[in-house]
Amino acid sequence: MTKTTVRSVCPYDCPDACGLLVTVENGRATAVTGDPDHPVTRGLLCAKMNQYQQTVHSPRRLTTPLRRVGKKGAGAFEPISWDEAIASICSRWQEIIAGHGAEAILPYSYAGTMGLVQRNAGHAFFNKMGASRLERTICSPAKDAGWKALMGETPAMDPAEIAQSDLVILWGINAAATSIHAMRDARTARRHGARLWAIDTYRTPTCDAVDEAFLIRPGSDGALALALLHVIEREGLLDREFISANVLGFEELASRILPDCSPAQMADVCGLPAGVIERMAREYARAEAPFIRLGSGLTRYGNGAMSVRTISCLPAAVGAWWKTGGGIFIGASTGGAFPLVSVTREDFMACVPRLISMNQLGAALTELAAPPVLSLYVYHSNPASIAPDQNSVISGLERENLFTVVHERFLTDTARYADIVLPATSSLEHPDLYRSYGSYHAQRCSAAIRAVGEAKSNWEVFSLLAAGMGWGEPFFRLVTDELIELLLVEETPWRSRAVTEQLRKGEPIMLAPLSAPKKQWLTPSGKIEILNRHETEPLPRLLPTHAVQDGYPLCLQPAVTPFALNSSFYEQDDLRSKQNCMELLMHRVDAEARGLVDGQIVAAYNDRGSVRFTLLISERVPAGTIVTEGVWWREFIPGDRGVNALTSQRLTDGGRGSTLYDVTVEVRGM
Ligand SMILES: Nc1nc2c(c(=O)[nH]1)N[C@H]1C(S)=C(S)[C@@H](COP(=O)(O)OP(=O)(O)OC[C@H]3O[C@@H](n4cnc5c(=O)[nH]c(N)nc54)[C@H](O)[C@@H]3O)O[C@H]1N2
Ligand SMILES: Nc1nc2c(c(=O)[nH]1)N[C@H]1C(S)=C(S)[C@@H](COP(=O)(O)OP(=O)(O)OC[C@H]3O[C@@H](n4cnc5c(=O)[nH]c(N)nc54)[C@H](O)[C@@H]3O)O[C@H]1N2
Ligand code: SF4
Ligand SMILES: [Mo]
Repeated sequence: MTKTTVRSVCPYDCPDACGLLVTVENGRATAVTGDPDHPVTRGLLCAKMNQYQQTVHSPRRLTTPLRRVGKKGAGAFEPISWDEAIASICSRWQEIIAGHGAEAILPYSYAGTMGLVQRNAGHAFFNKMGASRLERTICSPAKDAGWKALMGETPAMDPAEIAQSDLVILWGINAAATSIHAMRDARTARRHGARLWAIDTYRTPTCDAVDEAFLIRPGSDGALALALLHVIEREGLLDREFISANVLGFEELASRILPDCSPAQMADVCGLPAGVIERMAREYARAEAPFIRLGSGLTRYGNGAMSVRTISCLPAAVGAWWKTGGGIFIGASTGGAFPLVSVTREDFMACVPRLISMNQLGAALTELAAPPVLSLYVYHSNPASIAPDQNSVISGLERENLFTVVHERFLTDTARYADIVLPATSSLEHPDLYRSYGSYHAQRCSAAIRAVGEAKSNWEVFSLLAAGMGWGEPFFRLVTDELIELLLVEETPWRSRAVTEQLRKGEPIMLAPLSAPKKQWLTPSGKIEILNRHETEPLPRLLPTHAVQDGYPLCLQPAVTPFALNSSFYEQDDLRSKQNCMELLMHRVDAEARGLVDGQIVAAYNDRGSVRFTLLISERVPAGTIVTEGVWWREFIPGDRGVNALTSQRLTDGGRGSTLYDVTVEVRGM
């Protein structure tokens, strides 16, 4: 019996990119713990990853390529060999390309793995093919758009400064579930005397961990921020010295927008009493170094970018940027640390094919012509569950003339619609290089165990497909470690030679952020641009959400659970049982008004669909807002549609992001 401990990295779409220690016994992973020597993880893993071996060695893992034998969606398949699978995919693609051009083929991928090589493994292949390009904007591009409108290219501040703050605001972030290391830092700051606030739409576990939680109406953060700015200006709490040296356009905001944004005027919009907004403004402005950690929830609305832009005016108004610990953190920007273009190979593109939003997959599959999408290749994503407007996505996936290939670890709801399913490795079975987006660390790892069954990594499959297509580029014959080396070989200012050597050895390292972001504003004027004439909206102002037009009375929040990550982890029975079932949290007042009782099956519906849930009457949600947590697999839910049958394909005001939280519905008993 051999037993070893191997270093690895958590591959999931989580800001923390934790360092893992994997116990391997006789070729199987038997335990996974947090690396105590990792600078950010420091031994702490979330509930999901503490038993990662149950995902890796799950009896549900796909182990051979499969060919569909039943109806699309029924899940009936027969095993085939890799040779057969690759040959049939390539011959079908060659036919499609000959008849309709390569744009009739659409790749769909997102964030099953965050490893820089495996995540981006398909780009070179589809660039060379000339396939339609996928606009990968489902998560939170509105956050970047909002930041950019105000701060230009200014890099993020160091989130570790939270330790020096005396008022920490967790704004639209469920850190206790989604960023446990940021939550740990916030709790530490609190132990050292900082006050801790949360601003959310319902009482999350994060709200339980703070001094004060403010529950607001969905999509009303911009209104709240404007009312705070109104009070700060009205009561002379501005840092005028900071503003005159660093800010462009505060006067225009103060004279044109803020007069109509008093707490009394905004109270109904955001659902907080005017007195509470006034107290928040005073405490924020009087804090020595207030620190805002901004999450993604509030960005997934028709006004999401504007909300981020408006909130980001707050630290400028009170001069928080001047103090260590003060400012706002929206995510680390380490894009320049590794030259991704050496993996994505944009130079392989002979022309620039059409771009299709991943948020509008349903429309792409059901409405697009010239050419229609005739083949969909899905890898490390589960669009039948996670993409908005599920009914439209499923109508597309049901099309008999759509040739669908899905490369997956599990027979997901998307894989059930595939013509060919390919088995994918888990992160313990392939090498990669990871960087965090919540902090500045990075780490490379090797495979800890051999591939389960006949599973292959994303890159291995694209190598095989390139050979199957008869392409001769030596690039496609590289192995994963050679691609990782392409990312490391070039020097960048982010990492010294010594740090790169540590990376090569698999040690976790900290990248050096590029500039001193709090002293220099990388905007055209060199100032924080509250007035930005290049934007459609030159000043921050109140914008409505999309769903206000829909005419349904209840705001639905498709929120996250601590026990899953998007649609991942539902294969772990223990984790799934902690979530109980697909519940709909509703306030007693709303339930009584509809004659609904706790525990009954209800249907939430709007113009896009109808979804069954188990009703949970809960004091955690304010009246008017209802919540469901997790993105459940179809086999575990009461009806045949998940929550995304209610969400829409509409986009955010900036960044073309998803508007997954911008949803209203009505609910009735079954
Ligand atoms: N356990 C777990 N961890 C995860 C994930 C998961 O599914 N489960 N998903 C991962 C991914 S892909 C991402 S992008 C991140 C996201 O992590 P976060 O940035 O935390 O984003 P969300 O959880 O989408 O939303 C955060 C909070 O915003 C609240 N919210 C919704 N609308 C509004 C609003 O209008 N205003 C305000 N103030 N709050 C609002 C929601 O109720 C939620 O509690 O988490 C990652 N980590
Ligand atoms: N209702 C609702 N919808 C949401 C969200 C929500 O909170 N609520 N969150 C949204 C957000 S923020 C995001 S980012 C998206 C995320 O959407 P996705 O990126 O699609 O995320 P997952 O649901 O985790 O699905 C990832 C899939 O990749 C597979 N996988 C993992 N590793 C590999 C690999 O190495 N190779 C291959 N081929 N497959 C692999 C996993 O088995 C899993 O099925 O969902 C969005 N949709
Ligand atoms: S999901 Fe996030 S917190 Fe959990 S182990 Fe992975 S990186 Fe760490
Ligand atoms: Mo995300």
